[in-house]
Amino acid sequence: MNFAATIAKACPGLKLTTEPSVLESHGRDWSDLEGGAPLAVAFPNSGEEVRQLVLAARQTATPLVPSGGRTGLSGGAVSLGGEVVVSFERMRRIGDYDPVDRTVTVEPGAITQSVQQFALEQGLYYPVSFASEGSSHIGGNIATNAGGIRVLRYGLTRDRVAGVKVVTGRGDLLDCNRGLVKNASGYDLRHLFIGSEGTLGLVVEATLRLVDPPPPSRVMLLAVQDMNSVMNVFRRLQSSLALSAFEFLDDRSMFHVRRAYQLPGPLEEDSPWYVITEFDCDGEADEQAALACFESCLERGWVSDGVVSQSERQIAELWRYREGIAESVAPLAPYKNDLSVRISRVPEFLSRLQGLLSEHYPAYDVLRYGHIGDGNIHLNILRPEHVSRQEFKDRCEDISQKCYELTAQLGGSASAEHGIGIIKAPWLGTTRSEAEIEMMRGIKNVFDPDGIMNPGKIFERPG
Ligand code: 2HG
Ligand code: ZN
Repeated sequence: MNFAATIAKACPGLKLTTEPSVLESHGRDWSDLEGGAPLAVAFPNSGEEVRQLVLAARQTATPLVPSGGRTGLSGGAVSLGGEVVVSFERMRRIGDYDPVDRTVTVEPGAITQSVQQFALEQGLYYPVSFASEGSSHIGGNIATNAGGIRVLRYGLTRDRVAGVKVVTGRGDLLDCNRGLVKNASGYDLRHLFIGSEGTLGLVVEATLRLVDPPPPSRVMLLAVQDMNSVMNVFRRLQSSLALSAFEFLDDRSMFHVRRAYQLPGPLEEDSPWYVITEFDCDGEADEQAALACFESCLERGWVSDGVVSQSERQIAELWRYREGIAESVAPLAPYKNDLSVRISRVPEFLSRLQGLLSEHYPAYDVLRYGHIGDGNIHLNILRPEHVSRQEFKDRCEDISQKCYELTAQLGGSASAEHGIGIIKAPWLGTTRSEAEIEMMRGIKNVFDPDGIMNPGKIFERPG
């Protein structure tokens, strides 16, 4: 029996489609990677239906690709051809809020922004936040350990997951950690699934820990003269203000975001670098502290100008310069790197990266921006019109190799928050050792002995 017949027998109510437009839309993600058409797209409505899907996939040797909001940038949700895509669009429930535990239990298809909204309605806060939060799913956030702009204060998705139910590639349902704060009973399997990009199992429910809402805040946008000054400003601000975000962007990022959204310049003059930072500001003492920081950065020559938000509306306007960057260049299909090093190594990393970029990319339009306060730098390289797609890709891959070697020398990671997916799989070994990769493969084999869970992701396919 083939997959469709097997699942129809095991689970007659399950929605499965082979409609070409759905195969097309659900076989890709925001990475624009060309994969291959999936066999079908399944829309389970419960954990039990997901389990039946995995069992049918095992029985018929059919690979599965989990699919959330498809906002990933590394091809983790792209079909390579012939898989069944498992979409969580019908598993969106947000329920079981517990005010004592301060947790909410959600299905994997819950949209990140809806969870944030739900938390606010309870007088609490779900702090994982990033530009695609209006489309991305919690299941996908867990699969990639999503980060974003508030990692500096609240950590990553991993730090919010108090429990997770998963169906493994063997078809077992595991209920990991059950919302416990303390649990010293052996291996914490929950953390293996977080960041595993659907290669071990499928998340069917998650219990998320909420936090107190932050106090009122302000956003400051600063014009900074060079990369070293960016880090000096970070140190100075961090010592006096309660920062909840510290981001940077270069002049090319500012150019593209302004052009795409017809935004006015935020300051009188353009600058090579900009910092956008958000800090708690609950009264005059905090305002004075922020002003003093700004003035001391000015005096030291790290900053040449700046603006502080005066209203909620201005907070949103200032964030637009940072949050709009990726989308502003999306139509140009940039080549992307998502690198990280320890925060203390950021200055050295940035200056050596700068050397590499000027040596190898002098003719390319390169956007540098990211979550500098947590050591995460994004590079978006744009293809000049006269360079063919293939030549551009080859050249970017050559230079990527050098960027990864540098990242490895400084003990960093080839993917900070976007995941390895298909796109970064050839470089997994640049920042993970052979012994680590062997262990990872061993773990995969335990949870997914038939290799049906999102094959070709994280680990390159042989051949
Ligand atoms: C961001 O920080 C996102 O804006 C996207 O992680 C970064 O597209 C990118 O390179
Ligand atoms: Zn990012």
